[in-house]
Amino acid sequence: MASVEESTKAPEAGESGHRGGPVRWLPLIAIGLVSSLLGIALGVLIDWFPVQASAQADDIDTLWDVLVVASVPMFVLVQTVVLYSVYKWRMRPGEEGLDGPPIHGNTRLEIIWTALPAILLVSLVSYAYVVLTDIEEAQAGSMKVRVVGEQFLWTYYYPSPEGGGKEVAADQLYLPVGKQVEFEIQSKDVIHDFWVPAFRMKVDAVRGITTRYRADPDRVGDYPVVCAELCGLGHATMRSTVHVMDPAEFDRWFATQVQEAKESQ
Ligand SMILES: [Cu+2]
Repeated sequence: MASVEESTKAPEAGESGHRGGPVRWLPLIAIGLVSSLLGIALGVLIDWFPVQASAQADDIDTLWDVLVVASVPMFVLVQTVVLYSVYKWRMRPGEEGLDGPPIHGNTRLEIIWTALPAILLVSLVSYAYVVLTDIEEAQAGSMKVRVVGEQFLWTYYYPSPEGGGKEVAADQLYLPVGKQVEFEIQSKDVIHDFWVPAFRMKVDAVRGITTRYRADPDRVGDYPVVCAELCGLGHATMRSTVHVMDPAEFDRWFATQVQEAKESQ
C-alpha cells in the first residue's frame, strides 16, 4: 500500500520547478495580439462571397466583417488561456492519482466573464437586427414571385397580368434589374432553403407556411440559386439560375411566358 501513498503525495509547489513562477503575461499578450491581427486579416481580406448582385449585399458583407473583427479576438483570448493553462499546469509522471486544489468561486472573475460576453452579444445582435430590418425595407412598385421548393427543384410563379390569382410558372428565375422583388417561399414536401448567394439573402422553405424576403437585384447577370437546407439525396443538385436582366428584356421574356401559358390552356 506504500506505493499508493507515495503516488498520492502532492509535490510541493515549486519543488520541481515547473509549478512555480508567475504567469508570464507579456508573451501571452503578444501571442494573442499577433494571432488576433492575423485572424482578422484573413477573415476580412479573403473574398468569401461571390459578386454582389443586390442592394442588400454590401450591408450583409459589412455585417460579416464586423462579426469577424469582433469574434476573432474573443476566440483567440479563450484559446490562448485554455492552451496556456493546459501546458503550464499539465499532469507530470507520478501525478496520476492527484486531484487539483479545491477552488470555490471567484466573484470578480465570474462577473467579468458574464458581463463582457453579454455586452458584446447584445451589441452585435442589436446591430445585426438593425441591418437586417433596414435592408428589407419595402420599396414602391415591387414585384412578387412565389418560389416553391420540392425534392429536388425550384419552381417560380409570377402573378399573371390576367389577374384573378392566375400565375405564370417558370423553372428558372428571371428578374428585371433595379426592381425590388418580394419572394414568397413555400415547400411541397420537406424543408428547403431558398438562397441566392449573390443576393446574400436566404430563408427556409417550410411546408404549410409561407416565408418571405425582399431583394433588390442591382446587377445584370446570371447567378446560382441554391438549396441551403439538406433535404434528401438530391439536395446537392437542387440548383437553378437567376437571370437578372434589363427591364425591357424581362418584359419581352414575360410576355412570351404569358403567351405560352395561354396557348397551353
Ligand atoms: Cu432542398
